[in-house]
Parts: sequence; C-alpha cells; structure tokens
Amino acid sequence: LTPSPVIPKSSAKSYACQRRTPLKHHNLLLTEALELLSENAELGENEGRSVAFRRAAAILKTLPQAVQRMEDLQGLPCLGDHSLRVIKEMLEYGSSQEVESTRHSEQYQALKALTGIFGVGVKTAERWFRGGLRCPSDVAKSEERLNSAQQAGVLYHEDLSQRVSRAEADAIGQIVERAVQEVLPGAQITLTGGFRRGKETGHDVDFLITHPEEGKEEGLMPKVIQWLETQGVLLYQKTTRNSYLESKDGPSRPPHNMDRFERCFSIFKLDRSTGEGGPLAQAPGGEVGGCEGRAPGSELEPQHCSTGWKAVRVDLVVSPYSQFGFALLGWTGSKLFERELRRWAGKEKNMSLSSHALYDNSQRRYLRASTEEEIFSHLGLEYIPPCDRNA
Ligand code: DGT
Ligand code: MG
Repeated sequence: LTPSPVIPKSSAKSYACQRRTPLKHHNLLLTEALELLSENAELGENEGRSVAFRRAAAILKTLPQAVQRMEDLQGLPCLGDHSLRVIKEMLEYGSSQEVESTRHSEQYQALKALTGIFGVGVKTAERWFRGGLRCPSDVAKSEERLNSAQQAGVLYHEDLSQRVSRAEADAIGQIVERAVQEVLPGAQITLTGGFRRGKETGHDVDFLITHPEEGKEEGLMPKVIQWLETQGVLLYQKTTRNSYLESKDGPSRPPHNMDRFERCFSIFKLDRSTGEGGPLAQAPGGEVGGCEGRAPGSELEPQHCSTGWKAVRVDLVVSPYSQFGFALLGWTGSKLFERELRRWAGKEKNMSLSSHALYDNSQRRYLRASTEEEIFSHLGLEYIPPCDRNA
C-alpha cells in the first residue's frame, strides 16, 4: 500500500520524538476517544495497553487535516487493530460504543475522580473503590487514614480541580523568582511542563531552578522552601530526592551527583486579586486569606473559598548547571514525548537518557550537552521545539 497523499512524510515516523506534534490539531474527537481508553487502561494498571492507545492518539495529532475515511490512515505507524476498530466505528457512526460505555462506567468515573485527588495513586484509588468510595467527598467523610499529601489533596480539592491559567502560572513564577533571588542571587528559574509547550492552562505549574556556577545550587531547595514558608505562601510542601529516575529510567547508571537533584511537590496559596502569593504579613497558623477554619489537619471537610485566594499545585526542581539541558528536556514533556525519547535512545542508539544525563552504552561514556539542541543531535534526531512536543 502506498501512503495516502494527505500524510506528510514526518507522520510516517514511528517515534513521537521524530515528529512535530502541535498543541492544536485536526482530530480532537478521535484523539479524545483514544486518550480516554488510554486513561482507562492506566487506571486498570494495564500500562502496555495505555501506551498503545496514547501512541495511536499521538499519530493523529500530527496530521494536517481531519481523518474522514479509513484510507486516510494508510501508511501510518502506531495504529493497532484495537485503535483502528475504534476509529472506524467513530468515522461510521460518530461515536464508539466501547468509548461511551467506558466513559459512563462507574469504575472509570470513580477511579478518575479518586486519582484526581492530589496524593492519590491508582492503587489507593482502587482499594478505596473496592471499599465503596466514589468521590472526594466520600473520602472526606470516610474513616480512611490519609497521609499528609492526601489530607491536603482533600482539603484543597475544589481549587486544585480547577485549571491553572497562564496568568496564574506567571504570577507564581514571580513569587518563585523572588524567593530564589532572596536566597541565592544569580540563580535562574525556567517554566517547564505544559506551559513551556504553549499550553494555555495546566493542572500544575512546573519550574526548574539552577545556578550558572556549578555547586551553588546545593542546598538551595530547603532555603527556597523556608523563605516561601515564612511569607505564608505554602499550604503544603514535600521535598524528595527524585527516586522516580532511579526506578523508571532503566539501565542508565545514575550520575555520581544524582543526590543533588531535588524535587518539591507543593501547594501555593495564590492571591486572586493581585496574583501575588498569600498575605505576606500573615503569621503562620493564623486565619488565612479570609477563609476561616482552613488550617490543614484540623477538619477534613473539603472547603473552598470563592474569594481571596486559590490553592495551586506547584512543582519545583533544582538541577546542577551541568545537567540543566537534560533536566529541561526531561521536565518539559509531554509524558509520551519523554517516554519516546528514552525508547528511541535505548532501542535505536544503544544509549540511556535520563533527566540527568545521556550515556552511550557502546562507547561506555556520558555524552555532554548544555542545550536541548545538543541532546537531540547526540541522539541523531532533528530538533523539535517545545511547542511541537505535544504528543
Ligand atoms: P499539565 O501539568 O497537566 O498541564 O501537563 P504537564 O505536561 O505539565 O505534565 P506534568 O506537570 O505532570 O509534568 C511535566 C513534565 O515533567 C512531564 O511532561 C514529564 C515530566 N515529569 C513528570 N513527573 C516526572 C518525574 O517524576 N520525573 C521526571 N524525570 N520527569 C517527570
Ligand atoms: Mg505541569
């Protein structure tokens, strides 16, 4: 079969990191359907199936026009039998039975609602579901023991389930910038995640922090957190070593200075009127932003505050300057794009890519890079700018 003329050459490439995937595309109905099936598989802990549907959706995002007939798909990679069946049904009838029955199933809706709580993963959600819980307010009323992240997740659920706007992300950026400059002048912060890819809203705001003098960034995170705490900006924070990398980034030998790489999951209190962080003169533990009874840990009845301030999820990552390019590439996403980069590196180049380094298994050495462009070049890939990494 010869590829359909509507299919650009780049769409025929099978790794998402070889293609340009813009934010806005022409096949939203199809990609939403496939992504719902992907999400459902993820909630059922079927990772292989979840990735297969996500790859299928991603290929459709690269097409320059809407798919109208099955022939339009000729020559495209990443479309398995199951995805093709769903697409065919949607093209013929306008919807897919499997997608609609999944969308309306109690299990999908409950697991989605429960994992939508900050601090709750698939395993916990599944256990709660079996115990009869269906939504955040069920959790709040239940006798379940919650860890501190989950307590914050339930308490601020109303706010955290709202999308974060670009203006709010920028306002938070100014607060983080101020915190960082206070504790380490010359440090640099970069907005990463979906906002760097051009998204207009996000579920959180992601920042990468570094300092041009290698080593200066050591110990920075606790100081930034402490400054933010004293200003009354933080509703919740937990700082961790980034163990995700050790477990998920495969065979790569961790760089020796791995332990300097820190991540903070936090919830900021963003002033709605000024876009500034919550009342700077506020004494910790006092009444907050005009919303009484909202001290974490006191009362788990979910509360929301329509005026005053908004709770916003913020992720902070500190990287040594020598790893900045890798960290920037690794934290910009999308998640599928990241996954595909690592798969390409491993399968096609015999290399191991992480958010810290690129290791060439054949040459048995690390390949240095200070920019994303250099990393793409080491990987033998055409450079894809952040706005086209929306796979
Ligand atoms: P959003 O926030 O829903 O609008 O979408 P994103 O793309 O900002 O997703 P998010 O915030 O979950 O993560 C930002 C990027 O950071 C994501 O595309 C991949 C990367 N990332 C997330 N979690 C981890 C992690 O634990 N380790 C590493 N290395 N990267 C991560
Ligand atoms: Mg994000």
